[in-house]
Amino acid sequence: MKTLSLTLAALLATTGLAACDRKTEAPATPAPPAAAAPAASNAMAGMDMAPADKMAKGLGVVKAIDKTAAITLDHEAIPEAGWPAMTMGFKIAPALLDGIAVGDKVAFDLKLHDGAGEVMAIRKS
Ligand SMILES: [Cu+2]
Repeated sequence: MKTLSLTLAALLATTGLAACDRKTEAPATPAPPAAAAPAASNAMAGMDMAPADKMAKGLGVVKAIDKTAAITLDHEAIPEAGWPAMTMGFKIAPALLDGIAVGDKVAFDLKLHDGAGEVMAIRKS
């Protein structure tokens, strides 16, 4: 059973980080370390402790839309999540995608959970 729980922990860590790590493309302007570091360590601790979900706001540009429940955003830094600016995918309820198109500049609200985000509200900015 020890193997199973280790595998589960590794899976949780991987899925939590995958959304952010996979598509990070070395942005030309790195986020200030002072802003990114503390929030990032909170996120790491959060993965072990399963804290309550956290809300955050972001700004970005829509890069891709999957009408079934996903949106890819080139977002600005999100200090609440400890994220620098990057392009990444988010879960989103399909109804929220009405009127949103690739190329739109948007402002959005995120629910953060285990290092991944779900868009709870989005509007053109
Ligand atoms: Cu991100």
